Amino acid sequence: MAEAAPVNAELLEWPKKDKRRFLHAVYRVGDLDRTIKFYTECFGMKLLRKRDVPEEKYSNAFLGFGPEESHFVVELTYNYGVTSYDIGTGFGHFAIATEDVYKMVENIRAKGGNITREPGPVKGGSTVIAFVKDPDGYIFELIQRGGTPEPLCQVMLRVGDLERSIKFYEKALGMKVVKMTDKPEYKYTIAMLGYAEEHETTVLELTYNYGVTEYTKGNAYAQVAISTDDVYKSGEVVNVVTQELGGKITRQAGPIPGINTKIVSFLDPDGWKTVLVDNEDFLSELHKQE
Ligand SMILES: N[C@@H](CCC(=O)N[C@@H](CS)C(=O)NCC(=O)O)C(=O)O
Repeated sequence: MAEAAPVNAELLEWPKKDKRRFLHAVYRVGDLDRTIKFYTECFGMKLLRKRDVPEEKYSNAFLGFGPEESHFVVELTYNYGVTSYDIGTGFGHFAIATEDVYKMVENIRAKGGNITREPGPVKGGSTVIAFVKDPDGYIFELIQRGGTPEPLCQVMLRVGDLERSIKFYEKALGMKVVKMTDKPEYKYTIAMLGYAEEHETTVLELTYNYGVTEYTKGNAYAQVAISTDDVYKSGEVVNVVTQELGGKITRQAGPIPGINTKIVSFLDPDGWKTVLVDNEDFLSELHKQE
């Protein structure tokens, strides 16, 4: 029997050399205008662009704190006629960094928003946080932090095996652990993973609750998109890593029919989806719509 080909060590170095950045989080909402109003008035986000795809019966709206060329943004999806979704137990929150959480909460309350956790120091720590529920039930954590280039600063997902997840995001996606926090008194451990320090850019916050290995995914939150200079090479790496750690490729590397943007998408070992999007195609898609 022929021996299995040795895994190409150089290939596995690729994700660390690649030009990667968090582009957007994709999720479904029941009423685009309602969410746009909430995010612009309560969070101070800007509506960056909208698109309607009637042949596929959906519309998108992109919102964020700065242009998509340089900022992480949210991509809302409205499917014609679908007014509500199940968020599940695995999705945690998106986070917004602000210099004054108390002031932001006051504003959100005045606009009729739902504050689910009043501002104050995080349990077991000193950072001031608050939680707000948006009109579809997605939680936003507000985090008090001095001026930051990227206010939309976290996507928090719960995972069943933190060590396995860390290995996956390091190897398959080239991320680094920028912070680890274990809170035995509250029975959870958190790993912040990303491409730069958490004050500089968006990070993926993976939370492990002691003893909890499974969560429900619902049908509301979809994925994060991350940029790459080469979807094909990136896809090959993901393919190798999924064989070792679990997860699977859900769309092989290549152009999306009709749009031509090259992507590769895959699930991590817990079933959380990531899409890697070609850097140049992403920019030309943005500029096409101007
Ligand atoms: N069991 C929690 C663990 C994570 C957690 O507790 N995170 C902190 C923020 S880093 C929190 O939500 N603290 C609640 C508080 O301070 O009120 C979960 O799954 O959401």
